[in-house]
Amino acid sequence: MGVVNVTPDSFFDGGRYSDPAQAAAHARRLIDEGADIVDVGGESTRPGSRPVALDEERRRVLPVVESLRDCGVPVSVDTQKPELMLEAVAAGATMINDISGLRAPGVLAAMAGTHAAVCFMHMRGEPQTMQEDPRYGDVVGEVRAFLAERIDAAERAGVVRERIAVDPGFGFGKAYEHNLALLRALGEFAALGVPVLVGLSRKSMLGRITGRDEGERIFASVAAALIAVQNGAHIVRVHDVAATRDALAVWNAVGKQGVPPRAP
Ligand code: HH2
Repeated sequence: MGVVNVTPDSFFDGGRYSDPAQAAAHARRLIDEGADIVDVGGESTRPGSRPVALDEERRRVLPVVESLRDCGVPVSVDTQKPELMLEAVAAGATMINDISGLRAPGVLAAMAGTHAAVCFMHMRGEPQTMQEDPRYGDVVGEVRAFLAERIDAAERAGVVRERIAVDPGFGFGKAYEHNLALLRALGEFAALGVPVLVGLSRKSMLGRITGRDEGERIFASVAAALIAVQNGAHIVRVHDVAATRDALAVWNAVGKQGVPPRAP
C-alpha cells in the first residue's frame, strides 16, 4: 500500500504533494513502482497534529480519488470523517482506512451500505496527545481485544468479514517498547482471521533505533516492512514502494510465498 499524503504537514512527506494534481501524479508513480493499493489522506495524524476541517479535507482528497478512478488498483482513503468516507466511496474509493477504528456513531451501518473494504486501526487517545506517556498492562492483548471487538461490531452492522482488515497502529499511543512488542507478536493479530495491515514506514521508532531523521529512514523502513510480513502482516503501508517491493520479492523468491515478482 503506497502512501499519498495530500497535506502540508505530514511528518515525512508533508508539503510535497499538497496540490491534488501532484498527489495524483505521485500515486501513479507509486503504482508504476508496484503498489497494489494507494492510500490517499488529507489530514496528518502525526503526534501533536491538529484536526483539519471537513471542507478542507474534502478539497484535498476528493479530486485525487476522482482522478485515480482508472488507475488500475484499489484506492483507499485515510480519513476519520464519516461524511468524507461516503463521498470518497461515491468518487471511486474502494477502501476506507480509519485510524480511529470507525467508531463514529452510524459509520459502520453507513459502510455496510457500500461495497468498500474497511481497515480498523487501534489508536490510544487522540493524535494531539497520544504520545504523552501511553501505558498498557498487556499491549498485545489489549490491542488485539479492541480489534476483535471492532470486527464483531462491523459484522453486526452488516459489513462482511471479507471486507475487513485490522492494524495495531504503530506509533498511535504506543511507546517504543509497545511498538516492538506488537511487531514481535503480529502473528497473534493474523490469528484474528482477517488481513493485517501495518504502517511502520519512516516512523519515529526507526529513528530511535538508527539515530536517523525521517528523510534517512528508508533502509530501516524496508527492514521493518520485511519483518512485518515475515511475522504475519498481509499489507504494508509504505512511502517507498519500489524499495519495499524489491525486498519482498527477494523474500518471496527464497520462501516461494507471498508477493509475486513485479513484471520487468
Ligand atoms: N500511519 C499513518 C497514517 N495512517 N493508517 C494505518 N492504517 N496505519 C498506520 O500505521 C498509519 C495510517 C501515519 O503516517 P503518514 O500518513 O505518513 O503521516 P501523517 O499522519 O503525518 O500524514
